[in-house]
Amino acid sequence: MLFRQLFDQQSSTYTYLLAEGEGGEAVLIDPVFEQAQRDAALIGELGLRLAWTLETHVHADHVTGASLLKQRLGSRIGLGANSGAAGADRMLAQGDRIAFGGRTLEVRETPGHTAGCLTYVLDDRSMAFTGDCLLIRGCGRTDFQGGSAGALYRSVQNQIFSLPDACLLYPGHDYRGATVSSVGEETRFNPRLGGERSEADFAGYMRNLNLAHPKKMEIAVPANLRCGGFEDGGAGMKEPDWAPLTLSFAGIWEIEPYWLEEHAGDVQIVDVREAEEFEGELGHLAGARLIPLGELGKRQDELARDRPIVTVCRAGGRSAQAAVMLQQAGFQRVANLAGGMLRWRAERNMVDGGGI
Ligand SMILES: N[C@@H](CCC(=O)N[C@@H](CS)C(=O)NCC(=O)O)C(=O)O
Ligand SMILES: [Fe+2]
Repeated sequence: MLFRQLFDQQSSTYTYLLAEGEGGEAVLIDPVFEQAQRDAALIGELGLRLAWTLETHVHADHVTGASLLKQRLGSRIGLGANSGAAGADRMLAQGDRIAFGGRTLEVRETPGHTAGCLTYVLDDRSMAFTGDCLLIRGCGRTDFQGGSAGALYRSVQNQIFSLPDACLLYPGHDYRGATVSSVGEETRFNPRLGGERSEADFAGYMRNLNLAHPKKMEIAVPANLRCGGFEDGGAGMKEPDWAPLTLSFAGIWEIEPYWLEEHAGDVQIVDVREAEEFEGELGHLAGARLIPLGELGKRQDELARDRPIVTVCRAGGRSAQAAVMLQQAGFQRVANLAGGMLRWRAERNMVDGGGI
């Protein structure tokens, strides 16, 4: 099975990608709105087909990417029947199974952090995705959205600690950088719920957490009650419209040689190789301006801000770095020539200079 753990730095949220089978049928657990392009890029690069996005709960701290991904990739949305949310394709309850590529995720209701929280358990019980019910050496707060310390305690003991000790636990967040735990580890070392802690001990602990409300709560909860969709149905992912670009998982917008060949006159072509490469055997694109990568920082002013920029190098690596630098410097329309001069020439496009 293919498995990836993805992270959103702003909300410290983990998103999980699972895929199996010849068609690469995939499931994404807890996608984040701002990361939908990243997720779509990875799914595209790995040749997967996104069948489902699954929510562990109605999040209070970030907006889900479920609706954006549905719009873009045709995935279906699953979330808890007790979540109070609308707009899902399937409302999930205890014992339901989500199938993908011959594998299944079993749904366990684990209320407490919110009333509609779910934990997803992989068919062979080797992994469970606990959302914010059980965190690594911690747990989700229980002070809003129908939260209940008693319910959370029972959810963890009955639905999660009953799994095999070796079962790996993947939480919805971690605020310290821990990535994975196991049932055996949490039953022994979770300071709130492990060892001999009773329900009363736990409730006392949770009453005294005194956490500030999540900063995005006023935006996130209403949006997530619509699965991250917009009231006007519109918006969608903000994609550059000046050329048919593709976003790589590395976060770089790339342009295909065929498009540049036809539209070279409409853009500024910046070649970031060294002078001897520019004049060397690969040649260079007609009209390209040579600014070696090491000089780009101090020579940005040579570039116009009102025309798109395409960065070029030998194989597409240095020019990707250049594209990122220019974006960070405030240039709005920047793309990297995919594959650089090597691919440009392999596809038999015209060059100035260069050998055979
Ligand atoms: N400072 C964060 C707070 C995040 C927060 O409250 N997270 C919830 C999960 S949605 C939680 O249960 N946190 C547990 C904790 O911080 O101990 C924000 O503003 O978003
Ligand atoms: Fe949460």
